[in-house]
Amino acid sequence: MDFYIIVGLPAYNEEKSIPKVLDKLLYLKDIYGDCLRILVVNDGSTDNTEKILKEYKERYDFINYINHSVNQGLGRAIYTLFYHVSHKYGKGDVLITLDADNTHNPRIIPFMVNKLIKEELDVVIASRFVKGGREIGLSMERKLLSRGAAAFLKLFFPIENVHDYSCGFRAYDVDYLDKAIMAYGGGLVTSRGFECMAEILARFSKLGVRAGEFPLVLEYNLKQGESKMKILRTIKGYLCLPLKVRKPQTKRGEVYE
Ligand SMILES: Nc1nc2c(ncn2[C@@H]2O[C@H](COP(=O)(O)OP(=O)(O)O)[C@@H](O)[C@H]2O)c(=O)[nH]1
Ligand SMILES: [Mg+2]
Repeated sequence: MDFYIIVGLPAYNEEKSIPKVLDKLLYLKDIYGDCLRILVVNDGSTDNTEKILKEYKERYDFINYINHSVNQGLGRAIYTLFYHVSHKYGKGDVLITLDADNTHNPRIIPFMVNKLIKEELDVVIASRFVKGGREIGLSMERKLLSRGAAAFLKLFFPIENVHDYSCGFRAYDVDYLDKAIMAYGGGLVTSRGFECMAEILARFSKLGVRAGEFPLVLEYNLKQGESKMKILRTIKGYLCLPLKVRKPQTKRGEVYE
């Protein structure tokens, strides 16, 4: 294979789930061989997450992690991941992001990658809201939030073929990611919280993006411990996006095309 598959996971206090997720990801080595990289952004965890990551890194040369010394939030972790990947990898490479809480099944990764490449897309979203997608074990409150967010965001930032704006399980074309980072002069992910996932798509929509979705069965029944999402803060974050996200300007002050 002549491209890298980088699997990036934001993790904050995931000692119970991270070994399960990393174990589930290992099968990708058989498919992608030396082209596979797994990179965790450990965002100031205060539990054993770092210790576990250190053990995995020692055992597997394709697993690595970056530490934030103090917790900075999901948005900042994604920012770190994007900038690292954009710096180190390039054209033809694919970045997959997924939660480290064991609710996103890595079995669909090769299908997402194939779809991205075959259909020449910029991003493929693992989506709960397409045929074959669903949610197991999620509270009514959370179901309403993701559906409400999707309806609101679709109105302000429509993207063809996209229904799920908040799921963090995605495949990105690294070349497109590079261009988006440059277009926004570094400000592609400015949110600190969970609304960052929607912000990324909102900014993509202003640039023009070729997107697709692959059905996701969200296995929330496998989640151990509490969600780290702060619901009210996230809703506020979504509501601010239409004010915050504008089409980027080039250096000469033209609108970016
Ligand atoms: N880096 C970082 N990751 C976080 C933070 N809070 C949550 N996460 C990670 O973001 C992902 C989503 O959080 P999670 O609790 O699974 O949210 P939910 O599944 O939407 O309820 C998980 O991989 C978390 O470990 C944070 O403050 N920093
Ligand atoms: Mg999760």
